Amino acid sequence: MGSNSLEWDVENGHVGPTPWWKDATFYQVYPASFKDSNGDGWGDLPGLISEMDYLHDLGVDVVWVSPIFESPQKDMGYDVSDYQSIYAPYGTVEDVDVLVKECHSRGMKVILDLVVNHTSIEHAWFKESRSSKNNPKRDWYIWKPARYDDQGIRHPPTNWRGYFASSTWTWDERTQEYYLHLYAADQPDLNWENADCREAIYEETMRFWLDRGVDGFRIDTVNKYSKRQDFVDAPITDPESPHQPAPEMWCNGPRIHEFIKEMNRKALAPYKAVSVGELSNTPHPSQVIPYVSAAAQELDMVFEFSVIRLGTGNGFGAKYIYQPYPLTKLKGLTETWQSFIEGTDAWATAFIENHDNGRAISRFGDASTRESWLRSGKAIALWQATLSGTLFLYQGQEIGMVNMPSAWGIDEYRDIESRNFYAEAAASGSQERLDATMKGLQVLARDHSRLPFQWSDAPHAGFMSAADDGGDEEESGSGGGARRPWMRVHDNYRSVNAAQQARDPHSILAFYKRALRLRREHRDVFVHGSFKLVDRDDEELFAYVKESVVPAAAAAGGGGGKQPRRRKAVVVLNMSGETKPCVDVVGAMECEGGVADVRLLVGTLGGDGEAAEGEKGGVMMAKGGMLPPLAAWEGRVYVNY
Ligand code: TEU
Repeated sequence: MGSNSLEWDVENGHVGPTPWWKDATFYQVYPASFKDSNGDGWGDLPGLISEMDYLHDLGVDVVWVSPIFESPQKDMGYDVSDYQSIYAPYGTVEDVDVLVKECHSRGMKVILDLVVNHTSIEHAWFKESRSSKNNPKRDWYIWKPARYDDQGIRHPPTNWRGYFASSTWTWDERTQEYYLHLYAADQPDLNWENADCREAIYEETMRFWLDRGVDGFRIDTVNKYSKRQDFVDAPITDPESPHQPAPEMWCNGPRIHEFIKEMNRKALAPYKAVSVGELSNTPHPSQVIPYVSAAAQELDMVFEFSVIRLGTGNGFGAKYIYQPYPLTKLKGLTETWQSFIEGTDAWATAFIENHDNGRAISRFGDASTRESWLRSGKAIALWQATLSGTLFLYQGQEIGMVNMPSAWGIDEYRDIESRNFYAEAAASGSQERLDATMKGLQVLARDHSRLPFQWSDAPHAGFMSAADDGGDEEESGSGGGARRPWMRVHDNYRSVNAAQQARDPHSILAFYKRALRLRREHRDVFVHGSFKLVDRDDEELFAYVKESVVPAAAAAGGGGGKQPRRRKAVVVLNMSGETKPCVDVVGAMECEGGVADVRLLVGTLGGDGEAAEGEKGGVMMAKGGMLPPLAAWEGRVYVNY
């Protein structure tokens, strides 16, 4: 866990003690798709390092780099074959040293992705483990004998369905047992029950990098290390399939908190390393708090997925059968995951994109016209920048990158999960299911966020140096000797790219910079404030009050005699394509002085005296007792100070 700096910043209404990572903005880099420095079609570390000023200028404090370790890339590096070397197309261990140095010299930090629920089958540990039943590392993975039915036919030890649409068990011919894998067969699960295995994880995958100066980890699948040890069948909830969803067998298992406490005590805390764990299948605040309560000494923060999973189908098999939902559901979930830490010593995260989900504008905004794209991209920025908890951005979110065009076929989808779900639907023989799956993939697939970053209107969107074959840069892959990005560049890159937006004060990029700056300046309200919905049932407007929380001691004069102020902000986002009357901001704010006490801090369409020149300037008071209606996809923040 990261260190706490015991400062009480009462003048700004800051609630301290404040660990540095609470106020930080993190930015996830998907290295294969960020920037390619050597023209081989894969992003790389030198490419990332060359854009450090871009990230610094955006307002990023911490860079999270998705897995860069040696890997057969069956799941884009989430299948690690050597934790201490770097996949050659990304660069070298020395490049990581340079990255750390370049971050630190700008006052930024860097965290790596820690994938230790499983390794690749190519990892030396697994090679040993599978070599014989007597190997000392046999027990480092989870091996079980087969079951046989009345006809003597062999079956896996349980009926569990894995995340990538297959059984969680693969038969090993040589040693005549099955091994467990929650994901691909190439990703065998480590056996955390084995203490030697755990110690090797701490030493070889964590301390190794922390000793080199890395500041912490995003921890993959952090709640899946402790499996239920009875290994029984899951109830049949999908009668069509031989494999049944069984997350209760491996999520938040009996020893999970013991394991994470130990990981923290032995590998994170001694380095004051920051940690953010990925916590899927855990939708109840009461289950999440124990992971992130400061007193528990486990993790600094986690990603909880209820909001980002909106629209996905129920259960495992139907994940890509899109389920429409009302805005009120989004609002209610945001409220739950904003307020779950209130009155506790736990901490939250805010995020709406990552490498496992479709793009936010395509899911929560409207990418159908340039105007609605621009407006909804800014509304999403304002939503995220005003949420409490540590903010995480995903590469390309800040320039409003969108899902791949719906005209692109399944061949452009490279992800193992997309391909397996599509193949499963195709094998069902139901055209209806196949069509529905393709439609769902067009919104939700993990591929959308993995398209190359759009830097400029140069060939290949400036992601890699120009094609040396003069060919059509819209294709992908490296077949025929032509060098192309590993995934196809989005068709829209000439109109959606970072270079153009850097020149345009009204761009989504310019707005993100501004929103991040305001988030920092008003962190007592936006980062640390309480959250309360306004007009909960409204299906078009998403409005909420953020209020700074002042500790009792400070309110009683503990802050050096200075009385802290309770600052309030009302965020109003029009999440529709229609003009809508504004909510009762004065009422929501409980302003004694009426509308005169309210001022517009920022608006996505201007009117706050800042938008025109993009930087500095005054703020405008609300006039005439009435606040103007919100245009389609407009967002505003009013404050009482
Ligand atoms: O994801 C873990 C996970 O459980 C899901 O959130 C993931 O989105 C997947 O779609 C489940 O169906 C992590 C990584 O983020 C993901 O990229 C990896 O594929 C996975 O672990 C396995 O390492």
